[in-house]
Amino acid sequence: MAARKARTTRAKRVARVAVLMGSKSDWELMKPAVDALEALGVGCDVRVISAHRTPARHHRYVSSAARRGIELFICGAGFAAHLAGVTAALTPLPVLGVPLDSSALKGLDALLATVQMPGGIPVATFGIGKAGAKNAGLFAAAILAGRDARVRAALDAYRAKQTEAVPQTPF
Ligand code: RP5
Repeated sequence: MAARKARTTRAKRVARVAVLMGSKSDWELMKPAVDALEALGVGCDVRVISAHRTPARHHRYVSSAARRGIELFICGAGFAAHLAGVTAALTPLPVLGVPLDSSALKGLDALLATVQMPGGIPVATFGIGKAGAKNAGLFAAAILAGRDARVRAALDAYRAKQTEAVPQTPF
């Protein structure tokens, strides 16, 4: 039986990007990734999945994702952030990691845990927190734009609008 296509919880598009976060408490920090994808017309499936607290859910979700049409992952986690690395170990799809500033170390712990992957299983790591999440969403769209002219056009329009919004002077 064909696997059901994943659907985003918000925009009801068929999901191409899985946005995973280690805790419900990560949502405000990860929302910019979802906002960026939705603004560009890219459907995403947003899930709370922890490499530590829900290892079976994690394994099940990631190993079946490609069959449901997921093309890449964005993983955000704080503290000793293993979510992106373990996700990358479970799938050949690209994994973008977002270290989150949810701990007393303000995300430096998560940054090092996410970026310092030993050779063999890569995780493309972004900046700490909301800016990193937003850029991960834009970068995911840029990857999809290479094979999807509609996403490419949306990304071009997004950039043009952003440029247009920058004032000539600060006052
Ligand atoms: C990490 O632990 C999560 O990604 C989150 O950033 C952090 C704290 O989680 P909670 O204790 O708030 O659920 O795994």
